[in-house]
Amino acid sequence: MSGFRGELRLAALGFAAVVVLAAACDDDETKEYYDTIQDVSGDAPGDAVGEVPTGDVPAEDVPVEDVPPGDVPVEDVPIEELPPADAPVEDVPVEDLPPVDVPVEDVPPEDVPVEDVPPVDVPPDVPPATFDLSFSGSGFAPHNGQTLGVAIVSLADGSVIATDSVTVADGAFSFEWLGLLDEGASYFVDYYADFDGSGACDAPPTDHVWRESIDVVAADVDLAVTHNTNFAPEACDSF
Ligand SMILES: [Ca+2]
Repeated sequence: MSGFRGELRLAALGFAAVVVLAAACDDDETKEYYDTIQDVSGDAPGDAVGEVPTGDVPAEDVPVEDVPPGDVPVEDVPIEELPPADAPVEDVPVEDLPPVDVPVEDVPPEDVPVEDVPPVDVPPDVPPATFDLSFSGSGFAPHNGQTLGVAIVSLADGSVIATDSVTVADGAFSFEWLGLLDEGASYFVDYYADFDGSGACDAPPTDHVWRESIDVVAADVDLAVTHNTNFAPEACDSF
């Protein structure tokens, strides 16, 4: 409000000065200038100076520097300020680059310090358990003085893992092997009485030939047999 009053005061002073000049100079040029000033004020000659019309000032008369700033639409940004579409990557500011989605599976795992890796329980290299085999016979009086041969056969591969022989005495014989049998394994015990004294295993009735089985071994085995006539000719294959 005070600014407007100031303008009125200046206008009044200006008008007074014109009136004074007009009174002092009565030539035509001064009169024409006086009329021009009156037209600009919007007043008819003789009107009160203070009645300067008010109202909306046309937009085109507002100085550009007085236009309030505001959000400038994107389409109004001068093209020369935008990087060209084919600009080299190194010329595009980093903040203007779109984020790149990296698949989770492609992210390398972080290095885990060795001291943080939990130890893995490794079972000790324990050899399989072995067991003893005792093999004995009774009632073999018919073979007293004859050689009795024995062969231990692994059923895993048919191999003979031990052989031995004794002379039957008092109708009995016995063998013993320490740690011969593996835990969980199975075996044949093939044996014969060299009835003909050839020094070799001959199929019955030349020799008496037998076969016993040892199932899955889980402990020491004590195999005791009694003389019988359930011969097993195939047992000679083990000698
Ligand atoms: Ca024989």
